[in-house]
Amino acid sequence: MQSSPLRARHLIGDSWSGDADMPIHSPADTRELLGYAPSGSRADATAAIDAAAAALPGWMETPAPKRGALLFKLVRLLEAAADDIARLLAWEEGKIVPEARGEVEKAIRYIEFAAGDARRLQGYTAPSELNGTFAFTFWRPKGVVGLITPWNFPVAIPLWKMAPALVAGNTVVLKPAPETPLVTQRIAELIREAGFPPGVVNIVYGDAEPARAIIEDPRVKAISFTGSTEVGRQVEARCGALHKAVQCELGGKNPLIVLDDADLDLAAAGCAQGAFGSTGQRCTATSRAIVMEGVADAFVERIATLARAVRPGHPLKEGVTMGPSVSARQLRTVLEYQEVGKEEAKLVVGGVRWADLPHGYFPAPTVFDQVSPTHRIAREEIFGPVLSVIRVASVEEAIAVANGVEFGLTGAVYTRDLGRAFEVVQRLDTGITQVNAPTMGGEAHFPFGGCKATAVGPKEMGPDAWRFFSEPKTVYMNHRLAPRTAGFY
Ligand code: UN1
Repeated sequence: MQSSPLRARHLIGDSWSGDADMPIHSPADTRELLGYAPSGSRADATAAIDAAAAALPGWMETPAPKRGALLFKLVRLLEAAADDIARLLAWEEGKIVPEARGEVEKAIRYIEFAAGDARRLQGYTAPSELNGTFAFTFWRPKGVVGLITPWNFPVAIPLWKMAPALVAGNTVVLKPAPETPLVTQRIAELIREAGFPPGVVNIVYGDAEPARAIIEDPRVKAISFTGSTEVGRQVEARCGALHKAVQCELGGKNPLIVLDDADLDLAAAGCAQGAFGSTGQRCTATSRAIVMEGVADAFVERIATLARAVRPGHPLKEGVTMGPSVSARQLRTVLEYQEVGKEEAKLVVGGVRWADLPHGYFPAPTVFDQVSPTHRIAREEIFGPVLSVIRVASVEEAIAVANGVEFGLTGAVYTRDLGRAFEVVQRLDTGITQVNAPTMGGEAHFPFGGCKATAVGPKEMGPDAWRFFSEPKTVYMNHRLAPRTAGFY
């Protein structure tokens, strides 16, 4: 794809820096060297925060529609480069090209939507009860904000966090995941080309050290984090102690409920897409199929057929339908859960490493049946192509099982009965519920996020995303210069 290895460098102010000495290999074939990236230190993060703080006054004063115009410019640049970015994303992260193209498309649509907010960012006014007083609100940016993002959506997630932050007038320090720096670098180059002033967007590669430095620095006023529940808990705790605004999007154990009147072909196809798509590496993946007993055998037969039809392979190859896990560590986790599943439940398909592709991190698509809601494979996030089928006797039991885990991101219900569909929609403890559609995905102009241990803080995306990055100010303007006569408590 490219003749010489790519190089990621930190973007700090208007310069590229850092020794790119960490090799990045394709997870589909570890013999393929893609490039090198730096591993940032505390000092790199601090330099990025210095640059963001220096750029803040000028960016805050830039009229919001001008800020939005730069984001529209970025949309055009991303559209022109979308196919190239998708291929690099597929190669580095491992998702197949159509999935990667979908991710890039989603990022573009989201920036476009957020850029339009530049002409809104609305406060409000209401009649004051005070004499000679005009009262209103408006929004100020929080200041420098820190974005810490995962490897599974290395294009979409940084951009969907960054766009509302920038529109609202904040400057940004991004610390993307160490697994996928090269595609981030491509985005960084387009951000520069779009003409954002130096220091408005800064990027530091690396792992926990620069992330900690960003969280700890008192000049960083808000943290938006997407990643594991385990790390998210630490981020939340630290931000709480520091009185820092925090938004976390964490794990999922998303249920797909199949009622006994469901279109079983549709349900199985949606379930396969949710369970095996993106190699199960999305927080919205379907990891539990909760199926009414009367249709369970027929459903398991269908999902097993679809699991067997998955074609794992190099994500850049035509005809491949599933890429690898992102890393050796991630593969190890999936293989461990396959073993746990074999102890706990009945293996239907998979349960092993994919033998034909020994140079990549490929787990076999896996289905377990007769899973109990108390089993580990029914409760813990695996982040791999492993589906647990749980059989239930009633709609009531399906809802109870679906809600009986610590997570609450998304859920799906398959039924032809409108009344039962609404019953599940209203009672599922999830931030998103799909009816007769897979658990994944979300549109730019609707809020995205979960409840319970899945999330803390306001939701991402949707019309209010910029508010997390803003502070409301209420103004009482005594325009007659008269003493107040009543009503001020
Ligand atoms: C999607 O399902 O399209 O980390 C998006 C994740 C989520 C994004 C999922 N925050 O997988």
